[in-house]
Amino acid sequence: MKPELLLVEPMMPEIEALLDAAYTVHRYDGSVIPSNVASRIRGIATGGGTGVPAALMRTLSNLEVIAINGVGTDAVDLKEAARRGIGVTTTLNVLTDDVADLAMALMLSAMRDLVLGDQFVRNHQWGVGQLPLAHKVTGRKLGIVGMGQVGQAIAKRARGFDMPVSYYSRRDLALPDAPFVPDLQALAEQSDILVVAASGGAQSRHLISRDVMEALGPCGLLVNVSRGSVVDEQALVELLQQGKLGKAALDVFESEPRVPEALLKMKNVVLQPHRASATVETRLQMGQLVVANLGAHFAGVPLLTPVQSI
Ligand code: 8YV
Repeated sequence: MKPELLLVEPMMPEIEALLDAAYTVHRYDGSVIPSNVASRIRGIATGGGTGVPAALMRTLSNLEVIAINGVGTDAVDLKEAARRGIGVTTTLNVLTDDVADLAMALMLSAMRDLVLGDQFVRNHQWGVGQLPLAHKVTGRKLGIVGMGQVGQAIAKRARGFDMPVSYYSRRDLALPDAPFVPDLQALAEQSDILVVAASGGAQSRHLISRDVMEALGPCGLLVNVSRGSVVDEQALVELLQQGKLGKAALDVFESEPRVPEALLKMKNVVLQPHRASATVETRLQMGQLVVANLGAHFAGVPLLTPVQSI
């Protein structure tokens, strides 16, 4: 008999086909799972942002493994998983380049007003009206918050734009070409662009505070490709409205898919629907790793990319 699996967030059709071939897959729609089904579910596949709601995890009494189709673990209760002996895996290493690419795209898009330029052309304004000049990217001082794999991949790309890079992280990584700045506000103050690449979770909640954004200032750009929770979103909106923060380019939000109404109307903001890893190539690789991790678990061999238990 095939093991039973709960698919909490849809995946690519080719990946779902692989899951369907190996498991009896229940697709979660948010409603209560009948107890006779819940007790048969041994594995979960879910997204990084979606994770596993605590109440859902409680109902799955025989859960053995959670395979996250992403790198964020903030939406899964890792302590509870460890307590229950539930294995947790991520798609470590696979999506780093895509997230860094999107950070650069957001940076370029916001500084060079790409969205406004696109709308200008589409609205037949070219030759009629005037677009204000945009701002130069090359040579801008970049501050990176969170210097893990994604942060370092962003730094690598930024060097191609002659951007001096400094960073704030949990610890000094003694990198040869990027100074560590132990004071986040000081980093914001000295940066033209601040990119958030830190992990989400309680430890980083509202790390990008009102003070940090004020320090970035009226000419500064805030880019977020990590988790919405890392930024105090209400303060962000207010500072943008007041002109105390120059621009924002955001892939993630505090209560996805809800985006503050005020942001939708701002021209100095670029918005994306949590899409940093959403390329065909990467999602395929991520999905294959999810399938491989689940396969390893049910074959009784070590997980490929387990989350270290806490
Ligand atoms: C994905 C993510 O969008 O890696 C993560 O933690 O949030 C993103 O890469 C997500 O996992 C797919 O739902």
